[in-house]
Amino acid sequence: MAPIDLENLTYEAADGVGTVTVAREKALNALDEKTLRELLAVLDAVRLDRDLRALIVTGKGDKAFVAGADIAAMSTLGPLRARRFADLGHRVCAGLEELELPTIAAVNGFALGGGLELAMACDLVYASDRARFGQPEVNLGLMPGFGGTQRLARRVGPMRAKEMIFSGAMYGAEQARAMGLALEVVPHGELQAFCREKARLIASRGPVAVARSKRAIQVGADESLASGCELERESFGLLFGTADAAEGMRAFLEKRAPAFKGS
Ligand code: DAK
Repeated sequence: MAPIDLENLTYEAADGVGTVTVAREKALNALDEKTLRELLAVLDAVRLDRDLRALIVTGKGDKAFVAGADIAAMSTLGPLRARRFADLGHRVCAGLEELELPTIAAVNGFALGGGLELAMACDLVYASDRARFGQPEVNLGLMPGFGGTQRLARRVGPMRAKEMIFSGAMYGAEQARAMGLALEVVPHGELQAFCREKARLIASRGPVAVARSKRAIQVGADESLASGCELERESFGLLFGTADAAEGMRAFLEKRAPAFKGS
């Protein structure tokens, strides 16, 4: 991947796994406009990188994943600029969902407001035992602005989403796991290695098959069962035209590990 100029993020890739880290530690990795634009640039580059198989999203330091949209920056916005700011956040979240490769949120601390919205746009969420989750926008007289009302209600159900959003309360990692916001809770110091391990495992599988599965689950969630199943059938058939499916089945029959190429 060609180097991109980044100030508020770091990006690195190894063994087919990219890691983007929001790095504004002094503001608990809060998302301002520049950070959102840098995230969009990273997503563009990731989309074009044929060697990547999974992307991890995390926050710098021990305290925060992302503590929300940047309140200081937001406090100066009028309605039109606020609308454009919300558009940017929506584009980042939709961009993560639309990536073909799977994404993992490594929630290493506060995931609040826009931070929780960012995590929910990832395919898999793993939390450190120090993570705290919430949509505290109402404490500021605001409401979720990057898709939180929709994604949270789909993740945890409308009633729990209403409780979280109306109260602005924070929830611990175990509570978040119990309500389906995180898949597993991991000791804080082990989180990044744990997520890299999950990402490497996924990276070793057939990339086109993983991508088509992601698309079928994603699109199917907003469709009827019948049209979701139709999409699955189409994708299943399509895989039989790929070199990877031929290689995967041949490798099984020859009792060896497959060498997938993503084609
Ligand atoms: N923005 C900017 N700075 C933040 C921040 C944030 N979201 N969160 C923390 N910081 C800064 C603090 O101001 C402080 O800076 P200094 O005073 O050191 O300069 C530094 O990070 C450390 O924070 P604390 O000193 O407060 O640390 P504590 O451990 O005491 O508390 C905390 C941690 C996470 C509980 C607390 O910082 C906190 O409550 N932070 C705010 C969390 C929050 O409310 N997040 C939601 C933000 S609102 C929309 C678009 C988007 C949105 C809404 C609408 N439209 C355009 C319609 C999204 C909104 C949000 O995400």
